Amino acid sequence: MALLFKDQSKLSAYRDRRFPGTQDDFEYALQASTTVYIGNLSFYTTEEQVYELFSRAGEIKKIIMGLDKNTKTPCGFCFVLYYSREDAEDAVKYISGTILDDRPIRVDFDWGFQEGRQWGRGRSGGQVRDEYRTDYDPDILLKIVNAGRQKLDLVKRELKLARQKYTHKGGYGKLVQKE
Ligand code: GTA
Repeated sequence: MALLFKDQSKLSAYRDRRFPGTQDDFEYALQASTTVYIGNLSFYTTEEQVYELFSRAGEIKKIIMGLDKNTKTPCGFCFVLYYSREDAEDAVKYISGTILDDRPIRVDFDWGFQEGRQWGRGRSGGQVRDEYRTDYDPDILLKIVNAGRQKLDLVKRELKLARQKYTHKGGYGKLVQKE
């Protein structure tokens, strides 16, 4: 496959280790693709918000939210598929670095979406880079707090049900079913 331009080293610093082809194939795909990758998204940014911002660069064919492979919830990235190459280039040129939900987002050229690429590849289910992060990230902290709250709600519900069904008899520790 021939390269369209000689030096494409500036197109993207990212190399997908799962790309099924040679470095030349990868670079060719980066030049021809109408897909962009968005990184550093808030876990709480919705597809509608992404649509609203990215349709400023051109008509969008599809948006694919990146998901944690365990929880199936957004984990900070997505793919935007345009109809035209020019629109994808404009998204990289003009939207990268803008603030969305208080975070500077990163828009990168992408070689093209394929089924499976929507899942985080980190061991915990999210993105690999989140596992190396040493700084404080309010999004991740909020996710942990919310997960804790959900578990607490679950425990409270179980306790309430147990109280309706059982009663103490002969001191604590001995539970008997209510009649
Ligand atoms: N176009 O920048 C990108 C990009 N990123 C970061 C992810 N994707 C991207 N696409 C474009 N540009 O479909 C895509 C992936 C996949 C999806 C989720 O998003 O192609 P991921 O982020 O969970 O996993 O992908 P990915 O991309 O394979 O991880 P990454 O960041 O390249 O890391 C690869 C390896 O580098 C890791 O195995 C790790 O050993 C090492 N590494 C990564 N970050 C660090 C770090 N901070 N310190 C040390 N080592 C690190």
